[in-house]
Amino acid sequence: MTILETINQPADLKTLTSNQLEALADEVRALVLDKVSKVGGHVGPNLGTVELTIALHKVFNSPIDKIVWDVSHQSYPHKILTGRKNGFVDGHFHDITGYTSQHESEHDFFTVGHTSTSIANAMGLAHARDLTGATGNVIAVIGDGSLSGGLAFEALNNAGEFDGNLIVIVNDNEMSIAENHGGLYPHLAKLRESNGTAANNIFTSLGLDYHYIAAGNSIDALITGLESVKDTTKPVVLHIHTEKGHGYAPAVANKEKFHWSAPFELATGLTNPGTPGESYTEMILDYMGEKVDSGMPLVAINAAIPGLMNLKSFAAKYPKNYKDVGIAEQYSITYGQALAAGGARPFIFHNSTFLQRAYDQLSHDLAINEYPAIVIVKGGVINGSDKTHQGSMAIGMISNIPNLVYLAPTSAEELLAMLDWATAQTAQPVVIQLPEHGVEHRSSRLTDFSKPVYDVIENGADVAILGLGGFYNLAEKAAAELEKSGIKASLVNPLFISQLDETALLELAKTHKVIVTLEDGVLDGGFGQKVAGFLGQSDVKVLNFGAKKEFNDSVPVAELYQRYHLTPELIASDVLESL
Ligand SMILES: Cc1ncc(C[n+]2csc(CCOP(=O)(O)OP(=O)(O)O)c2C)c(N)n1
Repeated sequence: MTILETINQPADLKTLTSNQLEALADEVRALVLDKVSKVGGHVGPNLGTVELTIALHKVFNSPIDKIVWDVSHQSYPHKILTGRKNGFVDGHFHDITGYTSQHESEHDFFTVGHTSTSIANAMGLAHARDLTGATGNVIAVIGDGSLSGGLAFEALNNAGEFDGNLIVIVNDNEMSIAENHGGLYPHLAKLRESNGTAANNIFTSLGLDYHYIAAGNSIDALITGLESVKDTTKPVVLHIHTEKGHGYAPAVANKEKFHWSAPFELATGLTNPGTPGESYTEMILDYMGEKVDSGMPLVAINAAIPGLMNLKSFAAKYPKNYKDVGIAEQYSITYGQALAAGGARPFIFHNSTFLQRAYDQLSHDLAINEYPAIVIVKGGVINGSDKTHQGSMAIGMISNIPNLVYLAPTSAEELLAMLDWATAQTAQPVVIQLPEHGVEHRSSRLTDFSKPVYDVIENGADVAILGLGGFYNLAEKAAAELEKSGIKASLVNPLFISQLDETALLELAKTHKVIVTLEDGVLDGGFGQKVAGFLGQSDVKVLNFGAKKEFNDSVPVAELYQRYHLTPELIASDVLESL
């Protein structure tokens, strides 16, 4: 019998000896590796926290003592030890989510997947505990990378004046997804090098107590350290030095690749290289390279996800024109638009879900000031990801901010035409939402995007389909489906997400019975509703297709497309019904 077979709840590991706990760590690590190698997932973050998780559950009494994981991408060992090991058995991999969830276990308190929230969440729990007369330790576990997010600093600053029990474990593995950036990191290095005794200490300066554990992958050392801070009556930081990917050589050797990995061969760590082909990413990288070569003071900015757009290859060639700002989405926008104010040409790259962090900066800084920064949004689509990583809210979020020219190319040629226009003008900030359904080629009839002009690609009758960005392709397929019923639909490529081409819309309304809008995102406050609102006075019917305003948790995209009628057949049948 393995040790893990005897562990169904954290209480089951309380009586294990030091040797048994070490053996348990090996079993937990093997189980994590088995699952992530088969279905993909976060590898290095989980392998690095196996010992910490075991020590936490040995020393503390979860769920009375509350462990709050930052991002919670490192919570797989915690799930294994808190009654969810079945989710790591083939056939049940998808029974559990990839992050913590209070709906999944009494040992989880929050559904999170974005970084830097744990200290604020722990502060709230700790304050509530004291107000309600409850007991127990509250423990936040935050990575060194996640400390670069402003929210983490805001929470530490508040913790500095908190008078009660709060334990902040800084899990320092010297890595974010990629390398860390910012002045905090040489500082953490000095703390590590001095075994926690360096005179300058950001945590004590903010008013928290501080302890350091060098051997962050030693269960014994961790138990000793955790016992020393257990039941503290004031906020304390326990800074531990761990190794990302610990115990699996390929993940230790290539920490960035194994932060999150698609399925891989366990023996070698090799992943399927995929089929090389055209990509919008490479086109943008080439475009930026040409601009830098021709003397443009361009800066490619990203917030700790260089892999999103393969920006490291650009950085290697143009180090002065590249900036990873750490997990600082807010800063990236304010700083980027100020670069534009100063005459530089920023290209700010964001993943839709993380850009949510920077809503005020998009509005208050970028849009109000109108400097010509360019924001490139990836992942702004209906996706099958976890609840915390839905990309489908980009359109509603960005399209309702004034002053932003928010563009949706449908092809490589349009993307390049938009970039040409955006970099040549200095009047406005521009946001470009990348289409995500493979590279398309369609010549760009527009070269000036300063005023909204729709591209009417096919002239038909009765039905006009407006396929926005990556969904233009779906519009073509829906039109082909309608043709089977004898209807030749007009096809329109709107190009503009937030501004309406009112002339084109009024003309379409005069000449068609039904206008169909297709968008790869939540309908509420989105593109189609703007069209419907504008045409409310006219006789034409407007049918909006897109996602419902709801959080989905790892629902396959195909299922979502069925639910939202985003297939050519379902669109055609809805249109036929409305005629
Ligand atoms: C707001 C936000 N921005 C970006 C990300 C993507 N992301 C996930 S984990 C991570 C790095 C976290 O580094 P660290 O806290 O050191 O944890 P580690 O993975 O090294 O254990 C990033 C940038 C995110 N989840 N949330």
